[in-house]
Formats: sequence, structure tokens, C-alpha cells
Amino acid sequence: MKNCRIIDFKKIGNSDVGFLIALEGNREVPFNIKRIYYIYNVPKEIKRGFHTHKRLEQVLICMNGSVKIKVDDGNEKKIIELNDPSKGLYIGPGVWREMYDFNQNLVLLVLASEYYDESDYIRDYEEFMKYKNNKKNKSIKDVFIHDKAIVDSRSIGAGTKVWGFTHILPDAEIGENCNICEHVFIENDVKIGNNVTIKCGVYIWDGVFIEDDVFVGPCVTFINDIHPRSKMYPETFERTFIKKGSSLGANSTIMGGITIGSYSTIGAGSVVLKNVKNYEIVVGNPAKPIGYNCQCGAKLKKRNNIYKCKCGKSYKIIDSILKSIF
Ligand code: T46
Repeated sequence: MKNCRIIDFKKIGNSDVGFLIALEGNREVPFNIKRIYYIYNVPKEIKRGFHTHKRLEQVLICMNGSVKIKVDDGNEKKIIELNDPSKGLYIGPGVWREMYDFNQNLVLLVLASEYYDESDYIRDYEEFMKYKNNKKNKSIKDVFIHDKAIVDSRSIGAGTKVWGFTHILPDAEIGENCNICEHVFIENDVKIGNNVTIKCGVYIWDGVFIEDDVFVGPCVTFINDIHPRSKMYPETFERTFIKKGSSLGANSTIMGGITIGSYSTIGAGSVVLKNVKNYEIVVGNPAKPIGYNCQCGAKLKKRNNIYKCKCGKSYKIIDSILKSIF
């Protein structure tokens, strides 16, 4: 189901010494964690939930005991039992949820992307269905669509251009002022921010998330299944994050499950297998760092531990991360 999936966390340790699981925002947990809460001591006969959120993203982790969760995205319903602290249930916006069969020992930890906000809830099922249908039937305004493009999605922001022989599937979400060139294919579980350029010949598969101001060069290849086999599908596809302001050079290949840092540059033809840091320039196969660039794209020069750009911006490495200082 789009916007709802199980995440398997990496366990450190073994049954002799016990296990440790470390979760970091924007890594194992696919958002910045702003709030944590937990639910416990719930009598077995109680049912909770019965709502959706319009913007909130959550990961639910059953730390002890068990609980059943019915999820419903308006098209498809699923029942998921949570009973293992090494698994998280990701629930994105627009998914109705009902929780029941609480085991008395249950401790349900919830990691949330936003502070508590009652106006983000829809607590009435009919209203939820209306909300989902409105989204589906939304007319797209101020978008240029070439008459040889096939655009099934209704979530396309104003000012965006979609050129010929491009196909966008119905659940893809695309921001404002993007340029999506010819011969591009965009699957369903894809989000693209504002001011993004997608050059010709790019296929953007389920699980690829592209932030604002990103440049995707011609024929960039994304991968979302690390062990592909014909007619065999993973339970969930790898999730790849392309952060704000980064540029992916022509013909580069981006391995699934990694994060390309903000304002980084991927050299043309590179094969990127690992996370790339903010502002880093990586090239080659496998891609390796060769320096840093500025937000404006120019290569930075290092003098006395300060990285300077001809545009006037300066950067410094603080805790092994390059940061803008003025
Ligand atoms: C979900 C499941 C897993 C707050 O004041 N602050 C908070 O951060 C939260 C989460 C709730 N509240 C208040 C609002 C309500 O008056 O606590 C009361 C119960 O909250 P809610 O109706 O959201 O509780 P549940 O157990 O039905 O659902 C909660 C989450 O809110 C929900 O998003 O997915 O846990």
C-alpha cells in the first residue's frame, strides 16, 4: 500500500548478549523526528485510532506485547500485527488507521514528523473518504502538459511543465515550477519537490523522493530493488532520498536505499553505491569524493580550514559535516 509499509530495522548484537537498535531521523526513519509518544496499559477490549492525518508521518514500533492495526488508504485495506521491536510500521499522510486487540503488556512507541496538531486529524470516516476523493479528482491548474504526454496524477504544482512522451502514474506527487522533459516515466510512490529539473530519458521508480531545486541529468538511472529477479517482488522497495539543491550528472546510476546530500554533485556516469554528504562532489565507479562544492555549484577551495567560494560564501567542517558559516 502506498504510504504504509513495514521497515525492518538493523539489529546489533545476538541472542547471547541481547540486541540494540539505533534509529536516526532521515535514515532508518524516513523523516525528521519532531515528537515521540507511547501508548501502554490499554485494556484488550478498547479500540483506538479511527482517524487519518493530512500531513503527519509516523513510525509505530511495538516495544513489548502486540497490537493489530487496520490501515486503509481509501482503495485498499490491510491488517498488520505488530509484535516485534525490530520492525516499524511507517504510516504516511492520508491513511486511516484503527488499533485493536491490544495485548495488556503492549508498549507502542510512535515517532512522528510533526508536533501535535489537532487540525491535522480527520476523525470521521466519511470525511476521510471525501478528502481522498477530492484529492483524486483535483483539477490541475497552471500546468503545461504537452499533448503527447500521459499524466494520470492530479498532484502537480502550478508552473510545472511536462513534455511529450512522458508518463506520470496517478499517485506521484510533483511540486511547483518543475520541468519534466521528454521520455520520462514516473511511478506512483514518488515525490518530487518544487523547482526540480528532470532531463530526458529518466525513469523514476517507486521509493524515490526528490527534494526542491534538484537537477536530474539526462538518462540518470535509479535502482529500487537491490536483488532483482524477474517476477519476484520485494515486500517493499528501497527508499532513496535526493536532498535539496543536489545535481545528478548525466548517465549516473544511483543505488537504492541511499541518501544524496543537499547541494552535492554526482559526476556524469558515476555509479553511486553509498550515501553522499551535503556539498560533496563524487565521481567514478564506484563513486568517490573528490572535494566539496558551494550551493552555487562552484568547487570550493580550502585555505586555513575554511572552504571559500568565489561567490562569497564560506564553509567549515564541523563534526565531520561541511557547514555554511557566512
Ligand atoms: C496514531 C496512533 C498510533 C496530545 O495531546 N498530544 C499528542 O502528541 C497526541 C498523539 C495526542 N494528544 C491527545 C489528543 C487526544 O485528546 O491525546 C488524546 C488521544 O490522542 P489520539 O486520539 O491521537 O490517540 P490514539 O491512540 O487514537 O492515536 C494515536 C495517534 O495520535 C495516531 O496518530 O496513529 O496513536
